[in-house]
Amino acid sequence: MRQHKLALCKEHYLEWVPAQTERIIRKYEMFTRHEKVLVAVSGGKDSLSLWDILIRLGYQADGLYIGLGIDEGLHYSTESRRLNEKFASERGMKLHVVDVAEVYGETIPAIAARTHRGKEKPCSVCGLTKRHVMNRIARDMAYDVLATGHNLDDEAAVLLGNTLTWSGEYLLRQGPALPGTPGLARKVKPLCRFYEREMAAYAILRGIEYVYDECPFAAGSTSIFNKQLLNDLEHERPGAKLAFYLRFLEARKAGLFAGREDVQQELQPCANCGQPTSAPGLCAFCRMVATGKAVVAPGPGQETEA
Ligand code: Q46
Ligand code: ZN
Repeated sequence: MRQHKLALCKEHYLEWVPAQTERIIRKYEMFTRHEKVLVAVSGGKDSLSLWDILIRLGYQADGLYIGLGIDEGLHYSTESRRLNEKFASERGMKLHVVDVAEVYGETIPAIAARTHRGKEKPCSVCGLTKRHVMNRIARDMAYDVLATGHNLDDEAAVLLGNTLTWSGEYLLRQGPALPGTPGLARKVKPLCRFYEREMAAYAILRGIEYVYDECPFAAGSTSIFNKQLLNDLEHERPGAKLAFYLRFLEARKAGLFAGREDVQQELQPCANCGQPTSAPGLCAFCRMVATGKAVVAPGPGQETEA
């Protein structure tokens, strides 16, 4: 790990990663051992490693897998569900599974084709659905906090995207821990300071079987382009990616974006699902499911709340 000027053997690396995670959880006051954590697992290396680490650290952590129905070609959803279920059953861990087609009647690509007439990628529909389902399960099953496996590469790529467009409100809300509000679960990212390759090394050394392939719709995304830019920078300047992210957090804490904090949208409960929404009547998700009207939601490279 050039950025830390540190090289570890397998045994010490597998101790170092959970110890660092514990430090991050405490530093950003994410949760305690008395709280129930819901880990959103995709079947990828980051989320499964996060779940594994939290259990090793003695936290109460259950998993949530959302079946998106993205199965053309690679059988991405079928394979990721299989690996999540295998991971949970081998370790005796509790996994909630929400299959979007079973619960809402259509797969993500089908909803996207209906709402966008198949012209665009389904990422906006997918993002909106995942945020809705994660929040619903956290609320209905009384979890205190929702944890996702975003790593430093993910966070730095989102940060670069939001900086290039000076998206002040997204910058204000990007961080390792987002406090809960009435009806919206607290959200945390305990892996936000680990490089992607560090998480890949952890998963491999722990013998975690994970989906290697990305979702087929991720190809060509802005987020992947931004990751490549940052990887080039990191190659020339080891540690640049981590510094970019950490200095941003310091600047945010120092109030660089504080001017926007008082701009609070009025939220009210959705008439159908009860989740907070700024629109009168139905929330964007319920509107989408009910009528197929176009929704505006971010793709994989942006951060926002439902
Ligand atoms: S899963 Fe969904 Fe991502 Fe696939 S359809 Fe797009 S948003 S790329 S994180
Ligand atoms: Zn709703």
